[in-house]
Amino acid sequence: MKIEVVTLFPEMIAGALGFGIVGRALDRGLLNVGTEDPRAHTSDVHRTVDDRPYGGGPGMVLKPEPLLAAIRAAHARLPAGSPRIYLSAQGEPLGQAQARELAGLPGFLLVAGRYEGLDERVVELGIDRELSIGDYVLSGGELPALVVIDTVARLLPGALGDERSNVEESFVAGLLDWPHYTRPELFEGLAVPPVLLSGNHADIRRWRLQQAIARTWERRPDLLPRGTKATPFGSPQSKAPQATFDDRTRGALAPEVSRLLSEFLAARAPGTEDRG
Ligand code: 4GX
Repeated sequence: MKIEVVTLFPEMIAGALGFGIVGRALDRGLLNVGTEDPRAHTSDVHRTVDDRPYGGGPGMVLKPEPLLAAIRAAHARLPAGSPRIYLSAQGEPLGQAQARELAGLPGFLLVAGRYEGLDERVVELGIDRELSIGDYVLSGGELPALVVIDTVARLLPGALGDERSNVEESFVAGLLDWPHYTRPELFEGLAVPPVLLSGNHADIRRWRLQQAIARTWERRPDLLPRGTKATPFGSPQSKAPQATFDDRTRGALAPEVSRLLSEFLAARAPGTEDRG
């Protein structure tokens, strides 16, 4: 996988990639990251990369000529067909599905903007796709570019080594992660849940999935399948047994997760709360 980053701060990219899983993916040659600085494509004595916005207003805009030249130089080092991606808050939200899609490509280019943004004609001429890492305002696209590189790198075959496999990873199952514990068994008066010491791997797996389901329901219900509701099976208000969540989206979950989610929702059904 080859990634190019167009940035006015190439040290920010190089300096952040040498560690952990991404650092090892680079060492193993699974990943190669290059940078291109638009300032190298200026010809004036001040090496000017920005200018005042037409129409007035505060802030500066990235000049089109050096930026498009940098995009073209970096794109020429990538496999044919590599998409040119601009990181901006106006982009398509980056999720695990987008990361998987990018991880399946031979290469892609990331454009990290600074100032108020880039000249819209560069977007028209030199950008194929726009991605956002979330609904907040950053001072540049370098951190978003690093986020994209990190999440893609760990999906490359061989990147995780002996560590926890991506198959078991949070979000791959479409759920939040379960809680983790290590030694000591009792820490500042808090015990490790006994099931994790039981040696019963079926029980442990069930407990972990139940924890993941409960946490997702509490913290991120938007991640659960559309139509997820706490409704008991075959509740009397309906002749047909009531689906606990939208059957069309049930397939998004593994069968084991689907069954445990149904159990969780049945136990949470209105009127069945434990009132102690
Ligand atoms: N997810 N930024 C882009 C430059 C910029 C400024 C104004 C367009 C208009 C961001 C995000 C993000 C900060 C990257 C501003 N571009 N990128 N940069 N959130 O906030 O991806």
